[in-house]
Amino acid sequence: MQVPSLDTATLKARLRCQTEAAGFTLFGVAPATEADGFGRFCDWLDRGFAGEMSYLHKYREHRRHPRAVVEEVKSVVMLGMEYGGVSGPHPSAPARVAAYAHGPDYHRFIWDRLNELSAWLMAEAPGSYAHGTCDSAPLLERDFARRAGLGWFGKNTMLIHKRRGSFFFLAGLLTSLELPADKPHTASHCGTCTACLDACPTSAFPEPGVLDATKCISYLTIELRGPIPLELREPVGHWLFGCDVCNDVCPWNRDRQGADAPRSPFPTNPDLAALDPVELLSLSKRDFERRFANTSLLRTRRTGLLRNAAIVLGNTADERALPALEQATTDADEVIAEAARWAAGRIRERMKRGEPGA
Ligand code: B12
Ligand code: SF4
Ligand code: SF4
Repeated sequence: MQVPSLDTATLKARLRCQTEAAGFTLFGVAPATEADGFGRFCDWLDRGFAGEMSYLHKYREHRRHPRAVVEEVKSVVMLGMEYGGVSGPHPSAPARVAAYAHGPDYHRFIWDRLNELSAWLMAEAPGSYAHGTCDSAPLLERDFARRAGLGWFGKNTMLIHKRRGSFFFLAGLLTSLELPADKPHTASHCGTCTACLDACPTSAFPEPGVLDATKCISYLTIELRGPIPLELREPVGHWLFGCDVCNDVCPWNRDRQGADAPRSPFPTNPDLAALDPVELLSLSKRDFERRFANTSLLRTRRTGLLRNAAIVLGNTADERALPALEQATTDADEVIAEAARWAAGRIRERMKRGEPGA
């Protein structure tokens, strides 16, 4: 919608200041037309790469156009909020949690800010409508972020910004206002680099820029509800929740420290970066829910996190984990009990052969 006598260029500049004050270091506006990557998204679903993430199939058609989210939408304001990243725990930590999960659940954190921004925008342009989303609506966020000029699709499928790298969350503000659009990001800056493709522990990229989520450690440790396929357990290595390998190795993330370090209000909780998998195995459902309330780790439920803890321990040869694993083999939850049996068996085999763990 066009509010009479509204200077949209000035409004856009003022909105940008508001978003910066709210902690979003990346900002761009895309016109609300059909998503450029919708066809790619459908191919990806048809190749079975979404695994058990049934919501992606269910709302497939909704992702074609942002009007499925907000009927009167004219512009999609795309925002990026940075989080820790390569400064996270050392790769040799006994159990690793992806950097994005070292703080509170980012959805809630960002939604609160989006609600304030939407309210601000609607007050500035009475009669207009705005709605914020961060994973909460069927919007191809990376697609609109590229179109809003925020960065390019890396070979690891991440949206990468030349100065800010890829350790940032994306969020969208869908508005009925026609704000001046930014230039889409058309170039790719990956060049001949293949570091992410080579480093992926589970070889989850069937081709550059396409991810088979069913092999991705992030999917296996967070989204998958049942047992992790046997052949993928060893490659999971020390990852207890999520995975950062294809981001960590990306040269565009390397130089983010120092002067250009992330400027983010997203808080981090060092306890979440240094979880002890042995201790996790003794958590009851209630302990689990209390300990991880308001964090991203709650998503796995007790089943997923304890399953992952057992697998991480199975990938070490630490015999000190055996008593906790043996106890977990009697867990009433068969997914946990089975993972514990697998892990205890592996530790014993390794001990017999005198081999070190992963
Ligand atoms: C499902 C999902 C996952 C799945 C699948 C990931 C994937 N690569 O598809 C799993 C569980 C594996 C996952 C993992 C992670 N995720 Co995730 N995930 C999502 C979610 C909810 C949907 C993504 C989706 O639709 N995937 C399907 C594929 C086909 O779409 P796509 O990757 O977005 O690719 C599009 C474009 O790249 C485009 N495209 C690519 N190349 C080209 C070329 C041309 C010519 C064109 C036209 C288009 C095009 O086409 C695709 C369709 O539009 C989004 C949030 C959202 N609503 O978008 C977050 C999101 C993508 N995830 C995010 C994050 C942070 C992660 C992890 C880093 C978390 C972690 N540390 O464990 C990992 C990274 C793994 C990786 N390399 O992608 C961020 C990414 C931010 C960024 N800078 O890119 C998002 C945006 C969430 C957020 N709001 O911040 N995730
Ligand atoms: S997040 Fe990890 S497992 Fe998933 S594609 Fe990247 S490197 Fe591979
Ligand atoms: S690691 Fe290399 S190929 Fe992969 S996304 Fe980064 S620059 Fe592109």
